[in-house]
Amino acid sequence: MADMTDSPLTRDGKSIVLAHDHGLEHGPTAFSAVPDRLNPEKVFEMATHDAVTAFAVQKGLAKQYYPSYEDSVNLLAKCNGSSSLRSGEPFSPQTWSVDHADDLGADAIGYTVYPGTNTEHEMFKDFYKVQEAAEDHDLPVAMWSYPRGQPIKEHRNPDAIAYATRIGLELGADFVKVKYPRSGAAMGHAVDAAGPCNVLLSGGSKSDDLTFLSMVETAIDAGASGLAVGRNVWQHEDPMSLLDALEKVVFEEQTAADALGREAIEHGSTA
Ligand code: FBP
Repeated sequence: MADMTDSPLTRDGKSIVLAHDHGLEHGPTAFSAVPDRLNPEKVFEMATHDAVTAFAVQKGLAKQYYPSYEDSVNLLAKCNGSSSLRSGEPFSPQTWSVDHADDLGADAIGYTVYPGTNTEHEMFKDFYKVQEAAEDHDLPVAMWSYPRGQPIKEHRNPDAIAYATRIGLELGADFVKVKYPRSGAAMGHAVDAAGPCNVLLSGGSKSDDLTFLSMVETAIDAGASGLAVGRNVWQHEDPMSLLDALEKVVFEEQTAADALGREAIEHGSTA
């Protein structure tokens, strides 16, 4: 695992990855409430905010838009993905090669695995090739580690999330991105299980600012190295102001309430 201290993906050892692979993963309905953001350029602009250490997109968006942003945005090439049109257990096939991502200027590689599904073995096999190719290119790898499938009764269960971060460590990821396991204690356990692999919180569906930032604050306090967030930023009516607040919580260790200039809330769980 590479030392991430001087990586362009981190600032003072922390990361805010803006994720924008939802056009593939969720489809255009993800933009219904913010129709102007169906235009990827609008979201590329958000990625130029100082708080954003990397921008995660699929090949097509990287190919079409990244040449205009390569001086202001670090590219995290999301190298597999699937649509929400298919039925059955989740499976995420590889969509482009590490060589090609490197040619397009990638600073890091992102790859989803769904531990617990009946095709876990195939995704693990694909992941090892991607991880080793990335290492050959000196590119760090962020694993989206999402336990799913029939044996997983509750995918944000603390044991499932600790298992998910551990899988990131075991399979050689530099970053492992997981859903929030509903408490700071459970997040701390998941961070411990990951050893030196950096744990990133996954943003989740859009919630109100204080609830979302309180979850981020709790995760950072528990040892998370940052987050990879999509909808809570680009579905926001004022994404740049939300990124300002996120920057304060992640990099300046302010509380969520202080970052928003509001009263604190007790943080339980969010979607
Ligand atoms: P969000 O912050 O919007 O949840 O984005 C993070 C992410 O991992 C995306 O990269 C991905 O498209 C999405 O969540 C997948 O979430 P799910 O599997 O729950 O649909």
